[in-house]
Amino acid sequence: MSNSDIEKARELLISAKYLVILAGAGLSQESGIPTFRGADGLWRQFRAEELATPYAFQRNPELVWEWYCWRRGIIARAEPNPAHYAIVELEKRYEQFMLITQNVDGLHRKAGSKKFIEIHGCIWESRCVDCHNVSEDRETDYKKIQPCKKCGGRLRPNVVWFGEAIPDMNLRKSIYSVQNCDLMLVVGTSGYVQPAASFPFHAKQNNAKVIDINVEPTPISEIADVFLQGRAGDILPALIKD
Ligand code: BV8
Ligand code: ZN
Repeated sequence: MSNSDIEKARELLISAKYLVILAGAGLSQESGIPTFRGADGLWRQFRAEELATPYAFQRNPELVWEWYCWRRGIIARAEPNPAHYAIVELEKRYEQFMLITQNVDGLHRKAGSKKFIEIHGCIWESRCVDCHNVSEDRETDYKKIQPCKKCGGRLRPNVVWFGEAIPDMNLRKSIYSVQNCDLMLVVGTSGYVQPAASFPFHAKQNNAKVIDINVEPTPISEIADVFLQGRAGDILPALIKD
């Protein structure tokens, strides 16, 4: 990554009117939260495609809750990193702004982001499988997961599993911002999980510019106007400094 790439990205940020940020697990990696497919891959140990599904929960709810409570334990000790705070600063600079995060860790909320869509849900919420009531749930011991306070039904993590549809309002709001932005900043995603992975391609089709920040090239880097190879916690603060 050259200084001219950083300068080009800074110019795109200065001239943009409607900024959309697409965040992935790489953004939380520097907060100590394992990514899904990296060397410290969360999934290497647990093969999340087998656990983050409605079928796995139906078959073995205790195992799925054990996995989520294990992750809650790691996330509970995590703090937002400079990349999260740089995104909070960027939100203040644009009238038209949306953060679409694939991360379920809640670190954007903790950092102070206000305008965001948690497209895959939030690990700190549980939803009743019977009455669909959503409640905040900070429990990290799977043996203490309670039944629904409203109807006594079984609770599940309020996240979007593989094979489940993205909640309609979140999908609509995401697509609206992807279609109307003039700049998309993609940070720390492998571009593997759909439909989020297609957003940068749609933005490009609508003549938006795309900046991709990642420690390694991905299919998104190929179509980006600027690819900044490096850690989000180093690059994002450099992009926003006056
Ligand atoms: C759906 C919540 C349809 C749970 C997650 C085509 C079209 C539509 C669907 C599909 C399709 N093809 C396949 C599908 C099905 C599926 C899918 O995409 N499968 C994958 C395995 C191919 N998609 C779905 O099922 C989605 N639903 O499409 O519904 C539908 C319609 C109607 C009715 C029924 C169904 C729902 C997908 C949601 C899955 N849930 N999370 C949980 O967390 O437990 S996804 C999970 O992956 C996380 O949310 C994570 O954020 C997300 C994406 O991964 P990344 O964020 O990219 O993380 P990853 O580890 O992969 O990469 C990290 C990157 O960071 C790396 O590139 C690394 O280099 C970089 N990095 C590391 N450190 C740093 C860094 N970069 C910068 N700085 C650093 N320091
Ligand atoms: Zn209930």
